[in-house]
Amino acid sequence: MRQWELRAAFARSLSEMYGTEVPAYTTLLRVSAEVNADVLAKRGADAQRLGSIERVTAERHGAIRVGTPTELRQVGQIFAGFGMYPVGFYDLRDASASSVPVVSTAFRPLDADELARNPFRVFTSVLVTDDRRFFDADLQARLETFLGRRELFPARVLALAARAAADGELPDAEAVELLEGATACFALSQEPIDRAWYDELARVSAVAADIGGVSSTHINHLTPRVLDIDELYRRMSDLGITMIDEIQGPPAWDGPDVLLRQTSFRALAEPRRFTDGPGELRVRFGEVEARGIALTAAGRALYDRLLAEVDTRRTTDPRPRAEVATDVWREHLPTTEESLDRQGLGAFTYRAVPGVPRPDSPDIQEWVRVGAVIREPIVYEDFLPRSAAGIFQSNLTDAGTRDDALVGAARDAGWMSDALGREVADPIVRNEELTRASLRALNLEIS
Ligand code: OOG
Ligand code: NI
Repeated sequence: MRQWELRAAFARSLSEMYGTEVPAYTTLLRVSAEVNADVLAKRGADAQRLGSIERVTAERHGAIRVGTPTELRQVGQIFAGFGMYPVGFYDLRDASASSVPVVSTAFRPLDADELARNPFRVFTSVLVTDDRRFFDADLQARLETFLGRRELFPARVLALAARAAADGELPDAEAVELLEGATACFALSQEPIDRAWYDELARVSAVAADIGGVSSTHINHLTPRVLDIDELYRRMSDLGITMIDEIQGPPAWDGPDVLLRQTSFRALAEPRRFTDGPGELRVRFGEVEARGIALTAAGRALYDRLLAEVDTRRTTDPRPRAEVATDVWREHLPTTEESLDRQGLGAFTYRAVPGVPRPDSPDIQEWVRVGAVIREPIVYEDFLPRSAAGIFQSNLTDAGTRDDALVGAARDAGWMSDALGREVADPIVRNEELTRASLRALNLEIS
């Protein structure tokens, strides 16, 4: 099997497992497929502007959480076997008011053709055990001892993944073995949980307990992609499924979809074994997302300013966040793809139209205007820290505890790259490269 086939099979395999473990996820998949079919019927080809219906239908992201740099490096090796590489650095400690002591990256394919074949990605968080705002020295020591004793990823799975990464494919028998082995690494464990230890960590942070209070990791959600997330939210609510209060990310509005909008249903109580008898935990949920056009560095800076503007207005404007945000959007964001591009806010590539003469002007916008090239949006393939914090937060039953008077541990993309032993790519730089490559192919360079 080639790497992309392995990746597609891995996404399917995790999805099947998660469907049997979390039945509401199966409902979410069904409703997502229905919404997508309806949007396709209504909007036709336009519905596929940001990805073919085949890609969108198969598209999933998952999320996992690990405890140590070693575990992070190992999981990076497994994902590399499936052609998934770390992109983006997200610091959830500061993006969230409650206690979320992790930093994250996402593993995904890098190249456009690999993304088109199967864009499976996994949002991956690692605990920051030395951050004094959350863990005192004694708890840190006991936590690291606990984590140091467990083994999340069997040597055989790591070896098969390394081979798939090196060869770009695996013989069928090994492929099946890797798929089964890797899927099993992310299943919910039946190992009994030490209740006192779990609760001690949960007092600091439910996320810390979910990571460091148990002997394995697990997929904690899987996310299909929909073409109309507002409609999906309505239909799920009508089915009696409790959704979180808000859709995270940009608001609904009449202009182009940018970045990423996400929402989720709340974590469900699941039976779990404890050392002192049966119990239940709420850690796993379902999420859904709608993807839009990627933004340039300038566009992203504007997005961050607009989020802050919404916060400021809400101190005096009592309306729901979504309504305030829609107003802010209408005031500040251009309403067409063309103006997003002209103002340097959206990320695009350009494709030559054979037979149409090119103007003398070196201005790409002029080429687009006369039809000599076609402008194509780059889809946003990544995540948003504030949205991620919102998704985390809405699934915590309490805020945990943190002491912001103490100094946090330093973490950044460089730290993450060192821990992984591979470079964490910057999504904005990636997209700039795509844009430039398309201009080069037209014999134009960005000034
Ligand atoms: C990850 C939450 C973030 C997203 O889509 O932004 C996330 C987690 O709960 O571990 O998955
Ligand atoms: Ni997610």
